[in-house]
Amino acid sequence: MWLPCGCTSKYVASSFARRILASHLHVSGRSRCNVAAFMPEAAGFEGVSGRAALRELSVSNSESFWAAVARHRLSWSIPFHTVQDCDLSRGKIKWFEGGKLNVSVNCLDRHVHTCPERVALIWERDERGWCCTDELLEMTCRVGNLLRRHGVKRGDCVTIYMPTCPLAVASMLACARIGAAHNVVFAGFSADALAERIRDAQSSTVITVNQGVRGGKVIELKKTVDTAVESCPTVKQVFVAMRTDNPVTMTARDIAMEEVREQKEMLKEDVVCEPAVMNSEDVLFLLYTSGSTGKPKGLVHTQAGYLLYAALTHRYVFSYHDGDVFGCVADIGWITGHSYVVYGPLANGATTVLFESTPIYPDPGRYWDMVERLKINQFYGAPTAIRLLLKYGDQWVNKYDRSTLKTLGSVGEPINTEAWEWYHRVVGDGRCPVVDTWWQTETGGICIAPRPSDPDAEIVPGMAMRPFFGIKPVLIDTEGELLTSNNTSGALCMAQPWPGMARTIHNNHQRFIETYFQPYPGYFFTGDGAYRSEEGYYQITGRLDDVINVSGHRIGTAEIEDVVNQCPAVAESAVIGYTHSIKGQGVYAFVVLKKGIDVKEADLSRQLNGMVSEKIAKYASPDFIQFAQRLPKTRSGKIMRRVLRKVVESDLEGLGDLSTLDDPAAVQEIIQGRRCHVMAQKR
Ligand code: 6R9
Repeated sequence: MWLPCGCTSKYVASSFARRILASHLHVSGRSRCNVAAFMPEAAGFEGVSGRAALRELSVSNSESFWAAVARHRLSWSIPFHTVQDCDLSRGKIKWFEGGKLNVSVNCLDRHVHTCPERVALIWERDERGWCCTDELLEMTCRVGNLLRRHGVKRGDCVTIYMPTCPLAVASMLACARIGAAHNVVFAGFSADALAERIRDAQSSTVITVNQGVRGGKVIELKKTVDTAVESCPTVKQVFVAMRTDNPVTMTARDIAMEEVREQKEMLKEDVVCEPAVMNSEDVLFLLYTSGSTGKPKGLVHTQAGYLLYAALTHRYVFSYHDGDVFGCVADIGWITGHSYVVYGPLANGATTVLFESTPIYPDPGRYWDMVERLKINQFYGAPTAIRLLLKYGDQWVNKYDRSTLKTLGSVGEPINTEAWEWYHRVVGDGRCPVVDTWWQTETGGICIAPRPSDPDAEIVPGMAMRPFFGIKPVLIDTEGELLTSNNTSGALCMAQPWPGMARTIHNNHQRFIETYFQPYPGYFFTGDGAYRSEEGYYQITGRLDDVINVSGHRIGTAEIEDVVNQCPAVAESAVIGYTHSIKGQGVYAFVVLKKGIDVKEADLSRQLNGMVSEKIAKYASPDFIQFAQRLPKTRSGKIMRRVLRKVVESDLEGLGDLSTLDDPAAVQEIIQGRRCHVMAQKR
């Protein structure tokens, strides 16, 4: 082994440079060659003869593994001196300290030099048809210079509220180039939700577009920003790009971004933008996600570790090879868009597809038409879309040539067996491995997925199955005991840090510790439950907290309740998730009105739905609202959501122990109300 085995905490990387080279020269033996062909770094690991052994080493000697991979796959201006300095019990996570690099250089410049002919981005616009961007570096530099000229400095946080388009990617990379952090807010979020995220991130700069276009509909993004910034005193400037030709009202705060292109004489100079030299642990971005309280968490990811992890998982989980066209259809507003539309593929020099539309616009053949036209090799999407398309029938898939496809991916929520099999059999013609990838905003990249494994290793439908390199999942029971046997279920935790994990919650490290590291001291708690099969494969069983997953989007039930409770007629509410055939989970709200309120339930339902859409986003709006006299509660006043869930799922046998309830009659009322509700729906 070229790194000392006994070195468990810190080492000086630069002193190993020559030894890496030497060890490459001594590689011999067939299986060594195979594993080295699979992962060149593996040539340096003594005794690693196959993929299983390589995985084993990545966990048992994770420092050596990550050091080798980081040296090999990232371009550093100064090499790191310490591989990792982590203490999970304190929520302390640091990787590659001492190292300096620039993420945009790693994603753009180095590939422009090595494979200048390769297209970085293909933009599949909402309007069918696409546009290629082979000037991503130039665009990034121009935006970087523009931001710098307007006073954006290293360490500032820029909020990006844009649809999935090249300028949005260039804006993210421009922030990375000049050392600012970005905070991308999904362009489906309302003005209130956007404002809350801008304020929490303390952004003084926002980048947006005049209007968005999705599914043929125009969305007034600039107007939403205008409303949002009214309650954001920190915002000094809003850059506005033109996605459509329609002019929008500009205020003194607004700066038309297209000027970047029109000022021709600036063009020459501005295509060069000096990259900031960043420390490995400087902030790369914040991304807000829902937790079990009403307040979203701004998870913080840093430079080197995040980029490395996104790149490595992109390369190995999807079996990406040079020259492939990678099609991840996620919006850039989610972590999947960050890691597998932008950073992972670009760090690997891939051609990445930006998908701006919806799976059924203008018809349910949209994805596969795109696969045919763009010759996509890896397709990565969400189960909710697969379930939706399955219902439209095979003809929409069969119409198009999908012979370029090599790997199919699924992310965001569990994929049921029927959807998995359809994806595999119909979309992939039974010849492409389907990788069900489990991960989170917090994990930065994929942690559990069927691949990489030996090419012919089995893949079980609907199971994420195998931990990635360097990932050590464990299951823990309610008493906090480690479950060591197979065929068992428990809280899914990670026993070891990895470079891609989030470093903190912006402005709230205490919440970071309490949420992820205190529930099971010494471990990172994912918030999910999992089952480990007889064979040792992992299957995710769902959230253990009050977070639900609607069409693959996380939303805290408390966030929705907060909004519903703001209605003057409402005394209290309880929101739960229930099984929904397309969305995975739907939103079901129980609402108790204040005494003496006399309104039509249908009117109030409409009002509440409108409020949730307006304050959070459309996807969070309840599918059902059931009005009730009271909610079942424990004697200490906690709403018994478990009971409500059982009622909604019509599992009255499974109501369980009701003896802790304050007044068991409340349950009967809820059951009765649910029956009336179902009957009303049928009518
Ligand atoms: C990447 C992403 C994370 C939560 C996660 C879990 C659920 C994601 C899944 C899955 C079952 C999968 N989840 N992938 N559940 N199987 N393959 O979705 O991040 O938005 O933070 O959501 O999504 O519950 O905890 P994020």
